[in-house]
Order: sequence, then C-alpha cells, then structure tokens
Amino acid sequence: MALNRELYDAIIDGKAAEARTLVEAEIGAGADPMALIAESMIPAMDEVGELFQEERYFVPELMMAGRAMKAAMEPLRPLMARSNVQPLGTVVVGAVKGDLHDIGKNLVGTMLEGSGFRVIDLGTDVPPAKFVAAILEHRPQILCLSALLTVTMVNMRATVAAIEAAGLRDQVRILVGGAPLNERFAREIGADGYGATSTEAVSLARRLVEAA
Ligand code: B12
Repeated sequence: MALNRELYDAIIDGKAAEARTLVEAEIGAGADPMALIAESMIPAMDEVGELFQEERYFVPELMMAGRAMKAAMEPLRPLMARSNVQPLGTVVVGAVKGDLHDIGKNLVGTMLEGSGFRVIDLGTDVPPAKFVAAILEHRPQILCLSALLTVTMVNMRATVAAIEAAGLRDQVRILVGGAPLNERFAREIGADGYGATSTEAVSLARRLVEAA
C-alpha cells in the first residue's frame, strides 16, 4: 500500500471527520490497518511536527491535527485488538508526568492489545506514584513509559526511581519510548529497553515475557 494522499492531507489539515471517513473507506476496501498507520498517518504527524518547528503551524493546528489522528485511529482499534483467550501478559502504559501527548502511547497500547497482551492504560500526565500504585494493583510484567518532550524525559527517571524506592523494580520490566529518547537514555535511567516504534514495543514486550 502506498501513501493515501487524501488521508495524509486530512490529518495535516486537522479534518477529523474526513480523516475518519477516509480510513473507513480504506478498511472497506480491505486495507491493512498497520500499513495505513505507518504509510499515511504517522508520516502526516511527522509533517505536522516539521510545520510546527518551522513556525508555519502553531498549537491550535497541532491540536487539530492530533484530533484528526485520533479520529482516524478509532475505526482501526477494533481491527487491531484480537480476542485472545489467554493474554500473553499484562502491560501498564502511560505518558509520564507533565506530558499530554498520547497518540504514540495509544498506538503502543493498541498494538500490544492486538498482539495478545492485556493493556492497562493510565493515560497522560501520570505521576510516578500512580505508576507505582498500578504495579501493585495490576501486577504487570511490563511497564511502558512514553514521553514526547525533552522536559518530561526527566520524569521517566523519577518514575523508575519511585518504582525502585517502592521495592518493585525486580517485579516489572520497564520499556521507554517517544520521539526525543534513545537507547542510551534508556540505559542511563535504568530502564530495560527502548523502542523507536510501536512495532518495536511489541517485539520487545514479547521477548521480555518469553525470557521471564
Ligand atoms: C500532536 C502533537 C501535539 C498535540 C498532542 C495531541 C495528543 N493527543 O497527543 C498537542 C497540541 C496537545 C501538543 C502539545 C505540545 N507540544 Co507537541 N507535538 C505533537 C506532534 C506534532 C506529533 C506527536 C505525535 O502524535 N506523533 C505521532 C506518534 C505516532 O509518534 P510518537 O508519539 O513519537 O510515538 C511513536 C514512537 O515514539 C513510539 N513510542 C511512543 N511512546 C512509546 C513508549 C514505548 C514504551 C515505546 C517502546 C515506544 C513508544 O511509538 C509510537 C508509534 O510508532 C509532535 C511532532 C512529532 N512529529 O513528534 C509535537 C512535539 C512533540 N510537541 C512539541 C511541543 C514543544 C509541544 C508543546 C510544549 C507546545 C506548546 N508550546 O504548548 C505542548 C506540550 C503539551 C504537554 N504538556 O505535553 C515538540 C517537542 C520538542 C521537544 N523535544 O521537547 C514537538 C517535537 C514539535 C516540534 N517539532 O517542536 N503536541
């Protein structure tokens, strides 16, 4: 499948209803949800990021594009979630304190769900104590932390530290991701892995539960 230019433009232009309708048409024509996301939707968000950096887009346009991306994701979610009998494991996902970006995190959660994991999504702006409480409550094998801002990356370190302080570090594998991160940062803060994409999140999560 190639780039769907109409869908790409609808997301960039923040046209939520149009983006959703175009996705529904693609699904009706038998399109692969992952190909749609990877080849049209994520590239559109990248373009929006560039427009913002070049100061051709401002926060309102960013928000409208974010909404269009979310609307376009909606019809894809049920297709990506499989009804597995026995989950592969439990994963808690969340965007760290101060971070309101949830599109990438949602994609990670949806992909994990689609791969057979039970996913508990704590949402955005999640303080370290809430991650700790979720580990105690849900006993996940894996925790996925997301951050899109350089200023919120530090809260990943604080989250890992809080989990350690609560004596829970050996009970959960921690994966981190988000555009400004890299492997080195993940190692520095004591995480167990870094993934650049939601596909990598799934393969890492699978590897970690298999090794457990
Ligand atoms: C949409 C958007 C917004 C929307 C968010 C809507 C929403 N509901 O999420 C809104 C308008 C709210 C917003 C606000 C802001 N934003 Co903004 N935003 C973006 C934008 C354009 C796209 C992000 C996105 O959704 N990408 C698409 C998804 C699919 O990609 P992703 O998030 O990277 O996720 C993928 C991977 O990273 C990975 N992944 C993500 N999480 C995890 C977790 C794990 C465990 C793993 C393994 C993998 C993984 O998998 C995902 C799928 O492959 C980016 C630019 C960009 N291209 O990144 C700027 C960007 C992130 N924003 C930026 C800024 C500055 C802001 C604001 C501060 C603007 C302002 N002045 O108010 C605020 C901050 C709000 C806050 N406190 O969080 C900057 C950040 C600069 C920096 N390095 O710190 C960026 C990079 C824009 C830019 N080029 O300057 N933003």
